[in-house]
Amino acid sequence: MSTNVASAFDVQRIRRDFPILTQRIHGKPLVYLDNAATTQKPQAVIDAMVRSYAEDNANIHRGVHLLSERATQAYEEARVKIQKFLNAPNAREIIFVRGTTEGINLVAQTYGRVNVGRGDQVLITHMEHHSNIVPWQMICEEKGAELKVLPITDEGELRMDLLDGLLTDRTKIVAVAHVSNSLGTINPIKVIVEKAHQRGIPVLVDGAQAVAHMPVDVQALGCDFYAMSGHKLFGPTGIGVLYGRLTLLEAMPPYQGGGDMISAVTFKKTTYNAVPNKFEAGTPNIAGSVGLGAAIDYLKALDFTAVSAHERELLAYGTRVLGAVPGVRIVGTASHKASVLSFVMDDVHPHDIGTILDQEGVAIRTGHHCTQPLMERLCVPATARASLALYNTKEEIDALVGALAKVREIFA
Ligand code: 7TS
Repeated sequence: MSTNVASAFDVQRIRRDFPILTQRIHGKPLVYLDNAATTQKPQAVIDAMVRSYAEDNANIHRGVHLLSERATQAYEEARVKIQKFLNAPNAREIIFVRGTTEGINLVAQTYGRVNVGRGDQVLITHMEHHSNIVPWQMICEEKGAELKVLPITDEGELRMDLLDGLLTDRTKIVAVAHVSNSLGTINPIKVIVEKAHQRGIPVLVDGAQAVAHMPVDVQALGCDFYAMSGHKLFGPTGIGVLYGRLTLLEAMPPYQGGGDMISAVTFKKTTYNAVPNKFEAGTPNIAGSVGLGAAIDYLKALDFTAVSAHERELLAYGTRVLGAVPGVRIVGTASHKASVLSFVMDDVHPHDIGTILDQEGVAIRTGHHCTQPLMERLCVPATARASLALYNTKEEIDALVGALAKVREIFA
C-alpha cells in the first residue's frame, strides 16, 4: 500500500466501526468475503435504526402529531441524502423501493407496460443478474416483444462492437449492470447511454454492485433509471432506491395501488399522487430509509477516493496471489474491474470449496450467483466468489489463499 493511501485510509480504524467483524467462526477469525451478496453494517447504521424505532416511530405522511412529523421528516431527509449521493437533479426522482430487484420490476411493470408492445425489443446483456433479466422477460412475454442480449467476450467484457447493431427502431429500453456481480466487470455505461440516446432509447442501470465501490453520478452517466439496494451499501435490507428521470416518472403509470399513492379516490375513478408518492404505495420501510441515510452519512465521512484506491489495491493483490494458487483459474478478467474475485479450481466443485473455507472462517459465495446465462456462456457450472469491501485487508486475502491450500490437501 502506498504511504499516500495508507495515511488517507486506515482500514483497522474502519473495521472497528463494524461490530460483526470481530466474530469468530468455527473458532477462527471471521474473514468476510461475501460483500457482493450483502455488506456488513457499521454501528452508526444500527444505532440510527434503533433510534428511529425507539424515539421517532410513527407512520409517515398522515399524522398530525409530532412523532409522525418527525418520522416523515427523517424519511424525507433520507431521500435528500440519496439524491445528493447519486447526484440526482431532484429529490422527487428518488423512489424508495425494497431493493434493486423491486426497482427494476417497477420500471418493467410501469414504463414497460405502456411502452413495450408487440414486435418491440428490450436490450439487456449476457452478464445480467436474474433480477435484470426475468422482469424484462416477463414483460416481453406478456406483450409479444423480444428480449435481445448484448454478447460478452471470454474475459467478461461487453461486445461493444455489436451494440450499434442491436439498437434498433424497435428497441424500447436498454437495461445493463453497472458492475457485474459474478465477474466484477465495470461496464462503459456512459458510452452505452450515449449510443442509446442517439436513438431516443432510455437506459436503466442496475447499480447494485457499483454504489459501494465508486462514486455514482447519474447526471454524469446520463442514464434514465438507476436501481440500487441499501444492503449492498452498508445499509439495511429491505430498502433500496430507484432513481428515475422526472419526465419519465411523471409519464409512467403507478406500480402498486394503495394508500399514499393517490390524490383522490372514488369508486368511479382514482387520481394519483405526484411523483415520488405515486410509486410508494402503503407504509414504507421508514427505519430502513433512516438506516440507508446513515450508511450514506458514514460513507460521506470517508474519503471515497482513498476507499476506491484501497479496494483497487486489494483486487490487484487478490488477483495476483489467487492466480498463483495451483489449479485455480480466475473467471472474469476484464480490464476494468471492481471488488470481485470469481474462480474455479481443478477437480473441486465450488460448493466444496465454500464448505471447506467456511470451516476456516472464510465466508464466500459459491454457485451461479443468479447469473445462470452468464455461467453457461463461460462454460462453468458455478464459481467460488470472493467479493471485497472497504473493510477487507490483504491479510484476509492471505487467509483465503491459506484456506484454499487446505482444500487442495483434502482433495489431493
Ligand atoms: N443486480 C445485481 C447486479 C446484483 O448483484 C444483485 C444481487 C441484484 C441485482 C439484486 O439485488 P437485491 O438487493 O434486490 O437482491 N446480487 C447478489 C449476489 O451477487 N449475491 O447475492 C445477491
